[in-house]
Amino acid sequence: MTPTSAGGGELEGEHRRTMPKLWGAGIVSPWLYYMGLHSTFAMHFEDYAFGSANVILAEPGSQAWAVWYHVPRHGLTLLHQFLRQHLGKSYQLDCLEKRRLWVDPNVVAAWRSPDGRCIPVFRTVQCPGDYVLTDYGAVHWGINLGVGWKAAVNFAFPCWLQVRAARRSDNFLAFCAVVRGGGGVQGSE
Ligand SMILES: O=C(O)CCC(=O)C(=O)O
Repeated sequence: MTPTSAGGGELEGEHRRTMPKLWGAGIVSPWLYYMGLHSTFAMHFEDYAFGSANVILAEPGSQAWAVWYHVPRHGLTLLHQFLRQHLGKSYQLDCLEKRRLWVDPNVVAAWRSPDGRCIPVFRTVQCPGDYVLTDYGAVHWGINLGVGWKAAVNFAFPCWLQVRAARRSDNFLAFCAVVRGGGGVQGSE
């Protein structure tokens, strides 16, 4: 063992003893996202392709709104074709996990694959108190239109384990919906 790696190991051990336990953050406890005026959130899907429930914590009427764009998971292969074409040498297979991309949704929706297929892009406007439910594996990104906070948790659907096992060979349906307080579920387009 070299002195460097020995030192690194000790520091890592010490760090481990003192750092707060983060396992489950965002799953057993919510993430909080600060919404800056006109701030954006990057194109991504959730860790482990989990689903996500996200609510804006702000006074009703505060105009802390967010606009979301979603590509359901059955559009993922085409979305990667689009990104590969547009990013060129910067394209990486894990570019959606890295949360670094913000892409004009109109450009995504207008793009056609060489065989004429298009990427399904959905738009949802989220108001204070609205929950946005993102289906597992659905890609999403957006813009915050006002100042506020969002709270979000990730979760697995009951079929997650089966789906995970089948994922290597399959495409899946997806949907994203906004649940308005007491008002039922609306599909979003
Ligand atoms: O609001 C954000 O910054 C990201 C929210 C998000 O992606 C989610 O809750 O799934």
